[in-house]
This record gives sequence, structure tokens and C-alpha cells, in this order.
Amino acid sequence: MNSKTTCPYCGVGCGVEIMRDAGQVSGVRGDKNHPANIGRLCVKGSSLHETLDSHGRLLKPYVDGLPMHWDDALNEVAERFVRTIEEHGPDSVALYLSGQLLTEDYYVANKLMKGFIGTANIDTNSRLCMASTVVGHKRAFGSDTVPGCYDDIEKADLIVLVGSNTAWNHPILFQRMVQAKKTNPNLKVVVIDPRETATCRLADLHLALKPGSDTRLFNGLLSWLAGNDYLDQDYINRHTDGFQYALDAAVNSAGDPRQLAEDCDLPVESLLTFFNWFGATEKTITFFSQGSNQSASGVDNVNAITNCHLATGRVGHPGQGPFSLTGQPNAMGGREVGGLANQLAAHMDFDEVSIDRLRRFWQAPNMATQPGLKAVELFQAIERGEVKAVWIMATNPVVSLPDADQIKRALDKCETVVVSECVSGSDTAKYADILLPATGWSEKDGTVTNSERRISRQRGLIPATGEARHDWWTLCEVAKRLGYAEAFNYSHPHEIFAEHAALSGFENDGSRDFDISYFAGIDRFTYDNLKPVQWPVTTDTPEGTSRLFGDGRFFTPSGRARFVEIIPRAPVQKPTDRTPLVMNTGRIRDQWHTMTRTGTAPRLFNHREEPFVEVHPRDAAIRNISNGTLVKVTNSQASYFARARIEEGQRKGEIFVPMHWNEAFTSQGRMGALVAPVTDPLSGQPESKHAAVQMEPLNEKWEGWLLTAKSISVPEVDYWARIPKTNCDAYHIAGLDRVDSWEHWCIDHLGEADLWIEDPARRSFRAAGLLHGRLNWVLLITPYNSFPSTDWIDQLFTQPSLDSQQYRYLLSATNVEMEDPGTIICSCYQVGTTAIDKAIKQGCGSAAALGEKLKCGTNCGSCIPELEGFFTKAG
Ligand SMILES: Nc1nc2c(c(=O)[nH]1)N[C@H]1C(S)=C(S)[C@@H](COP(=O)(O)OP(=O)(O)OC[C@H]3O[C@@H](n4cnc5c(=O)[nH]c(N)nc54)[C@H](O)[C@@H]3O)O[C@H]1N2
Ligand SMILES: Nc1nc2c(c(=O)[nH]1)N[C@H]1C(S)=C(S)[C@@H](COP(=O)(O)OP(=O)(O)OC[C@H]3O[C@@H](n4cnc5c(=O)[nH]c(N)nc54)[C@H](O)[C@@H]3O)O[C@H]1N2
Ligand code: SF4
Ligand SMILES: [Mo]
Repeated sequence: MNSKTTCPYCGVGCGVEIMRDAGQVSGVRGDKNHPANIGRLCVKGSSLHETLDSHGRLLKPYVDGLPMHWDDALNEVAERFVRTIEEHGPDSVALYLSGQLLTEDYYVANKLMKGFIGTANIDTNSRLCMASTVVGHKRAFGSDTVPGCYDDIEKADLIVLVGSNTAWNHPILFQRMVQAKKTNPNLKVVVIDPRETATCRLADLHLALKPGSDTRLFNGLLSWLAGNDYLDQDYINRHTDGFQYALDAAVNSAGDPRQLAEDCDLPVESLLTFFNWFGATEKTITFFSQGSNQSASGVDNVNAITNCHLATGRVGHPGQGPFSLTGQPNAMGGREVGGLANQLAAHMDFDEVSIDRLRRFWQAPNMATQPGLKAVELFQAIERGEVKAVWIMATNPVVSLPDADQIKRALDKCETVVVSECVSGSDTAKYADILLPATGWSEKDGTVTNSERRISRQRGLIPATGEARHDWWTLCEVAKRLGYAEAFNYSHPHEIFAEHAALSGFENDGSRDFDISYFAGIDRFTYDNLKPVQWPVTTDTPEGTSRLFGDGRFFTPSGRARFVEIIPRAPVQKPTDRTPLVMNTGRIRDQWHTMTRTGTAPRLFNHREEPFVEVHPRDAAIRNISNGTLVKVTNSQASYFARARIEEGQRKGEIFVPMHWNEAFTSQGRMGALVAPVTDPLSGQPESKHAAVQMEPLNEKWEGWLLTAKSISVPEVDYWARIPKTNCDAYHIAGLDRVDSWEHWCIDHLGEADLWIEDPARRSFRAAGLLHGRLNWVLLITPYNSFPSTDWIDQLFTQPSLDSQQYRYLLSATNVEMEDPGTIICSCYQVGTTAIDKAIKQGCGSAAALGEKLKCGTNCGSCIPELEGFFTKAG
């Protein structure tokens, strides 16, 4: 049996081979034959097998809190949807999906809503992720096409990274860049990001621009290219429209370089260095990601970049082009099936011809004829009571949407909330009237498309957990109950894929970019053995297509690419006197989104263990905040509690918070609640990177560690952050009120202590509770700067009873059995700062030397940029 599959995390789309033992996944390694990664895996990919624990999985359907048989639960979904549609029309129901669904799941969801129920109220978390790129691509190229491929990395002489922390978020592509730089010493890398990220370690130039000034910068570049004879006038004349309008707008907004540098808050020399490199380097790729997309000018950001590539004729040739880095494993597949509310399937739009074409292809009784509500609007319509039934699948909007508390209000009010989930305890699952268990990675079977248009198989390799079912199956079962049995009568995902492929070729004749008609009749054997392939895949190009647009022909009516006139606008969320800081939000290396998956692997917490705020030393100092201070970030919408990290690489006036923490992992750490629901007017994508906030110390009266057996639930304290360990749950905890008697506190919160010791002079208290002789909980109240490492205590939780020496150690809370490893830098080999500092003192002079001595960085390589940081910092 084929043991190859695709990583379910980022849009790099790495091939994974799994090892099995007794029907379970026992290990993973990179697939040497997969073109995206050629055998490599990053830290998240290489820890996939550690996240497959059935603990926390949703195992059964539930209706109104009660376990139900699948058949009854499906009947309930169908009945409640039918009732709502009959009473209030098709637009009173909605689906909210995700780029983590497989193409086949997505295809049937879209078909059901847009063709059969008759509403386009079906949107996806790609609205928060790729929507701006979709519109930007269509404006420039007439189609939502990524022109290039990953092999261009090795062919480029200049790589520009805009709003992308590639080192952490697309680590395998980053490693390809690192390698490319070694092989090609001429290759230069420019990072355009307001903060200094791990990615900057590879950069020859870092432009720490003012947040939201990207359109100014790229308008400035266009204007400068024109003024310095770098245009490809022949290309502009033959293959594009609208150049003069775009140039006039660029010249108007840019001013002279000195003015522009001031507007973007950059040194003019750096700006000109970038312009000169871009102008002079034929083989330039500009990768862009969420720093560009998640903006109220997201679409303009994309077009400001494509304008510069079109003006130099650098699109679709080896080593050249604008390149959108997609986030989720199937962000692209979702676009292919028309998962967004304003698209139709197979890259078609809501024009009369396409609507009619789909109606005929699907034999659809109720074709939607106009776009539906986009994510932010959708949840507002739910709160207003206009949408009365919503089915949420493979996404966690209570955490990830802006104004996230509004999502809670909306779901509270909504008559029918169906949630299809793999886990039982997600923040959104708590609001479900009907909960449906879904198969997860390694159980589900289908296809995904990565950033370079490459379709790969995710294979079902182990049995489903509990009663979990595939999402496509669940959707089809509901469709049958709504009366559409014939159109949803699939028995295996290959049949869905075959239909999707047939639709992509239906009346296409080269008019639409997305065409995989070669697979229209695909049988199960071929599907099961499908090799990764880049679309378009037609009978003329059965091996797929690496690049598009090299011939200068585009999918616009004129066949020419379009320049877009860009008028720069400032971010909508502006700092004020009361909320003077800009809150930037994004990702960390070892966590995936709302942590429902990575949060089950203890070692992925060693890199960052609790919610944090990165802050510039000056902004910290004026607020009396130092490294490790617990802080409160607030605005009129909500507040967020986390620990401060002082970072020189943070801009003044701007803080950075991770998007990952949520109510399953911390008391008050849903950063989305502070982001205003402001969106790009064209794409509907939220401005997630620029919330206006204030920050102050939390002013806790005490803090410490609490370690509990896994069966004990979250403590009731003002601040807590859960750090899962192998044998126990560890919590950082803190309180805002003084505690007079810790002994009483223990009785109230944990039960009577079996042993305890108090040292008021040192503000410390230590206690432990036993259950049948076994360790049940340990409380260590002590200031943060004297927190001990707790891995040795974790081991005590496995023991049937403790001996007297272990009791003594527990109460002295000294770290007797293990050296404190410091912050873990290398998650694969668990190498921390203590060992690294020691090795450097002993003479290790490079990341490679550290690797030789300690093994750090020698497996997945995700930590190499940070290892290198030890030497740049020292120098
Ligand atoms: N480890 C990890 N990897 C992931 C994910 C994950 O959760 N964890 N998620 C995946 C997904 S779905 C996505 S979409 C991708 C996202 O990948 P990225 O886009 O790399 O992720 P972010 O960290 O959200 O944001 C990127 C950068 O944008 C910068 N930025 C903020 N404001 C501006 C601005 O005004 N201009 C510019 N130029 N930059 C700005 C931020 O400082 C940040 O460093 O990552 C994917 N990969
Ligand atoms: N402020 C701010 N907000 C952001 C971002 C940001 O940078 N800043 N980034 C945005 C971006 S780019 C993204 S992509 C989103 C991500 O945000 P979400 O989509 O909300 O995050 P996930 O944690 O990936 O949620 C996926 C859920 O689906 C479940 N799941 C996984 N696989 C399956 C499956 O096969 N079937 C079913 N039914 N369920 C499954 C998981 O358990 C999990 O609960 O967040 C967005 N929100
Ligand atoms: S880079 Fe890492 S997370 Fe992304 S697909 Fe590859 S292994 Fe998975
Ligand atoms: Mo994303």
C-alpha cells in the first residue's frame, strides 16, 4: 500500500512518507520524490505523528449536547436546514469552510450550496488569508493564477520577500532559499517587513517599513524604474494595458526618494539599494504573503507588486515573477472549486454565461445567481438574525476572525450552528448545536493544491478515529436528505475529483486558466497512484505546467495583462491617544493556527510556551515593562493577557502578538478579539495586522507554576497559560488579588495539600497533592524570574508513589535531576540556550559547528536562522 501523503500544514505542500505500526502512524519522513521538498520536512511536518493522539478528538456526533447516532444527527442537520430554508429562503443558511479541507470536500460543499440549495452564502477562512491575492491576480492577469514555480528559487538572482516570515511559515521554501544562496553567491535577498524576523537572517537588506506603507514603496519603485530606464517598453507595448495610468499614479504618490523614504520610515540609502537591485536584476522573484494580504489595501498591495513585474516584463519566465505564498495546505484547491462567496467553481465568476454553464453541467435546480456574504459580513448577518443556520467546517472562527467576541455573540444568537470538527474542545465547537466528528490527516483521502499549483494526494492511511467520517461524505449525506441524492451519489473521492476535472475542461477551450481536464475520466487506481502534478493538466500537457504567461498572453478579454492605478491609503485602524500602539499579529515557528493540532505535541511548546507580546525596549520602558512582565493589551473591543518579550527588532510604536493562543490554552489570549472588523473594500479580507491598542503591566500580586494530572480541569485564576507536558498539564498562573492563606487557596482550588512549605520572605509557597499515593498536583508560587524548569516534575507524575527524597526535592523545587535547558531552540533534538551558550564558550563558531556538536539544526533545519542569530548577536 502506498504510504505517501502530503503534509497538512502549510502551503509549501511537502510530500510525507509515513511509517505504520499496528494500524497507527509511528513515524514520518520527507518524501524524496516529492518535488516540493525533495525529502526535507520542517519541525511541524516532522512531528506530525506526535499530534495523532486520540485524546481530545471528537469521537461521536452530538445534537444539543447529547451523543447521537450518525443517521439521527444527519437527519437533524437536514431537518433544521430545510425548515430554515422553507421559512426564510435559501439565503438564511450558510456554510463557512476552510483551506484545510480537501478539494473533494470543498467541491461538494460548493456544489450543494451554489447549485442545489441556491445560495452563495458559502465562504471560507481563505477570506482571511488569500482573498486579496485572488482579486489582485484577476485584476492583473484576468485569472487567479500563480505564474511561477518553486524551481524559480534556484534560478533567481534576487528574491524579495514582502510581508512573509518565510523562515518560520514556509520553512522548506526558506531552506531552498538558504541553499540557493550558498550555490549562487550572486543571489540577493531583500525582506520587507516592519519587524525583524528570523527570515531577516538570510537578508542582504531588511526594509523595516512603516506598517501599511507597501503600496507607497512599490509605487515608488515603479516610478523609479521609469525614471532610470529600467522599463521593458517592448513588453509593456505588446502585452499590457494601462501602463500610463499606473505610472502617473505612482509618480504622484511617490515624490522624490527622500520624501518616499520618509513616508515609509526607511533610510533613503536602503530604499535606493533595493530599487537599484530590483532595476538591475533580470531574474527577480517577489514572494508575498500575509503582511501584504491582510490589509485594507491588500488587493492594491498585490497589484503594486505585479505592476513592477509587468513593467520589467518579468512574469512567467524562469527565475522571475510575482509569487503569492499560500498559507493553508489547500488554499489553492479551495479557490479552484470556487469556495469563496463571490466565485463559482473552476475559476468561474458570477457572469451570466458561467452561471448558465454550471447550471447545465450540474443540472442544478437552484443555481445561485449572485455572490453571497463574505466572512466578516456573514457573521454580522448572523448576529442580526438574517442568517439563521450556519455550518462551520474545519475552521475556528471564534479565534481567527476579527472582532472575535462578535463571533461569539453571533453564534450564541444563531438558531442552528453545525460544526464539523476533529477535536471536541475547540473554541467554536462550544457553540455548536450539532457537532459532527470529522476524519483528520492520515485518515482522510483526497487532493490538495500547493502554492505552485501542484496537486498532491493526501491519503487515508489509517482507520478513522471513533465514529469520525469524511467531510465529503457528511455533506453528501445531508444533500441526499435534502432531496438531491442523484447529484451527490459518490462512493469514493476519485469520483468527485473526476467530476471536478471534467468541469474544469467543460466549454473551456483555453478560456480559463484552471484546466485539469486530463483527469476527467480518472479511475480509482490512477487516482490512488496520482503523482504530484502542476495544473493546467490537459491532453496537450499531461505532465502538467511549470509556468504560465511566459508567452505574454493572459486571460483578460484583450489577452493583455493589466496595470492597476494604485492610490496609497493608510491602514484604517489608526493609533489614537488612548490606543497608541499598532498591534501586528502573526505566526510562530512551532504552532499551527489555533493549536488544535500542534497543541497536542509537548515539544512544540518549548520554543514559545505561553502567549506573548514582542515590544521595543523604549515602548516597554515607558510603561514600566521588562522582559517577562505579564501585560494586558486592551482596546475598546477586548483585552489580551500575555508575557512581554523585549525585542530590539520590533519597531517603536508597534507590538507583535502570536495569533495562536485561545481559550483552550490560556485565560485571555484570543488576539482576534482586539482586531477591528475592517476589510479591504475589494476582497473583503480583514486588516488583521494593524489593530490599535494600548498596553500596561497586568500588575499581578503573585504568580507561579501549577502542574496537574491531565484529568484535572483548568484552574480558576486571573491568568493561566497551559503548557502540555508528556505526563501532566503545566500552567503558568497569576492572580490580581493578594492571597492571605495559600493553604486555604489550595483547598478552594485544588483540594487539601498533602505537603507544603511557605517562605514569605522569598514570596514563595510550595505544595503538592496526592491521589492514592500518586502525585496529583504541584503548586510552586514564586516570582517569574525564579521559575524552575519543570520537566523533572513531569516525570514524577508517572510514578505510583514518591520516595522521601523526591518529596524533599519537590518542596525545595530545585532542579536536581536535570539541568535547566533554557529556551529550546532546536525542537527536534531539544537543544536549548544553556547547551548552546556552553558550546559557543567552548569554541563553536557557527550554526554548522553547533550542529556538529549538539545535533541542533541537523534534522528539519527550522531553527537554523535562530542558531545563526547567536553569532550575529554576538558580533
Ligand atoms: N509555523 C506556522 N507556519 C504557518 C502557519 C502557522 O500557523 N504556523 N500558517 C500558514 C498560513 S495559513 C499562512 S496564511 C502563512 C502565513 O505566512 P506569513 O505571511 O509569513 O505569516 P504572518 O506571520 O502572519 O505574517 C508575515 C509577516 O507580515 C508582517 N507584516 C505585518 N504588517 C506588515 C505590513 O504592513 N507590511 C509588510 N510588508 N509586512 C507586514 C509581519 O510582521 C509578519 O512577519 O503561514 C502558513 N504557515
Ligand atoms: N489577527 C489575525 N487573525 C488571523 C490571521 C492573522 O495572521 N492574524 N491569519 C488568518 C489566516 S491566514 C488563517 S488561514 C486563519 C486560520 O484560522 P482557523 O482556520 O480558524 O484555524 P485552525 O486552527 O487551522 O482551524 C482549523 C480547525 O479545523 C479543524 N480541522 C482540521 N482538519 C479538519 C478536517 O479535515 N475536517 C474538519 N471538519 N475539521 C478539521 C481543526 O481541529 C481546527 O479546529 O486565521 C486567520 N486569522
Ligand atoms: S514546510 Fe513544514 S509545515 Fe509546510 S508543508 Fe513542509 S513540512 Fe509541512
Ligand atoms: Mo492562512
